[in-house]
Amino acid sequence: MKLKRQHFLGAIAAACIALCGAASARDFRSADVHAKDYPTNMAVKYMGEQLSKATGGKDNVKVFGDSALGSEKDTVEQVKIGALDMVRVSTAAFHGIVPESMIPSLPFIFRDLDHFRKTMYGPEGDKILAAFDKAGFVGLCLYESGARSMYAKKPIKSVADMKGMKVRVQQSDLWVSLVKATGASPTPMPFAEVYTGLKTGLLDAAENNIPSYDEAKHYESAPIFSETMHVMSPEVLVFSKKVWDTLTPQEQAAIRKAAKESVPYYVKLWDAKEKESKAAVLKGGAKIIPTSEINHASFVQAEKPVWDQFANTPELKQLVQEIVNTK
Ligand code: GTR
Repeated sequence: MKLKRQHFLGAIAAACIALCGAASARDFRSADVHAKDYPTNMAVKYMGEQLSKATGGKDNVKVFGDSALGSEKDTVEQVKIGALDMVRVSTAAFHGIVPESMIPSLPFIFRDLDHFRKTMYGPEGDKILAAFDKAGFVGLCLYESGARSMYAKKPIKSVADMKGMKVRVQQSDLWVSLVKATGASPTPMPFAEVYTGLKTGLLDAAENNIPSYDEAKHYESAPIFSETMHVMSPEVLVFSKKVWDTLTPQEQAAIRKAAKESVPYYVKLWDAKEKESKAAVLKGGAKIIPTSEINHASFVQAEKPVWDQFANTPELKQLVQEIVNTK
């Protein structure tokens, strides 16, 4: 009889542990504008798996891609108020909120990919991530995103070819100035609207990296991709400070660690994706004007005022110098 009772109590305890465990397990929701199989989404999913392992299944991540939760601007606002736990966006979405996030979008600031990696996965990247804190966000990690280039119905080989064109830009003052400086007319809009903008002729041109050009099928209406490579801004993964402050220090450390672990995983995927997308757009009828045929000096010259306009405090100037001085 006594044994039966013990069994009974044991079963209740086990059920309780299972139930309590289930009740406290949670999925952090993370938004992205890209499709499920895009490297950013795969990396955040991987980050979630690492986090789940580290917390014994207590904390997990669920990714919502395809702009399902809104544009980058909308989702950043949701993260700010704690309605959304995480977001992966281009650093451009934070230009108006975290001034340091503008620095890697300064045109031609990076000499090449190696220079980008040394700084953005190094001390300068850490400084940028730390700056999210005072704006009420937790910057977890940066991911590279290749180089952004112009695409239209015609080749863009020198800054003179930009004159009078209606060019889609991300929703950031820096991006507006960057395109204005070329003599073109900038139209800020969310990523999800660019396809229609190009199709209907509202836009003459847009600019992005090859994987986004491919994924969003922008090459259908803007088939000439000119490798201007004007900006190499990173992607950023951000956690809501409102939610963060409700977590234990152990959970916070596990989230930071899992995010860092997702970076090398991402880099491998990104590398493969760039190659795959280049082949896909060529197959889809796009023509690529190689970087060797672009008059980069004309763009560099035109973009000089943008550096002064946005790197406009001693701290931001110092960050620029650190990046530029990194060999
Ligand atoms: C992509 C980036 C997105 C988004 C998009 C855009 O390269 O991955 O986060 O910023 O560009 O141009 O809106």
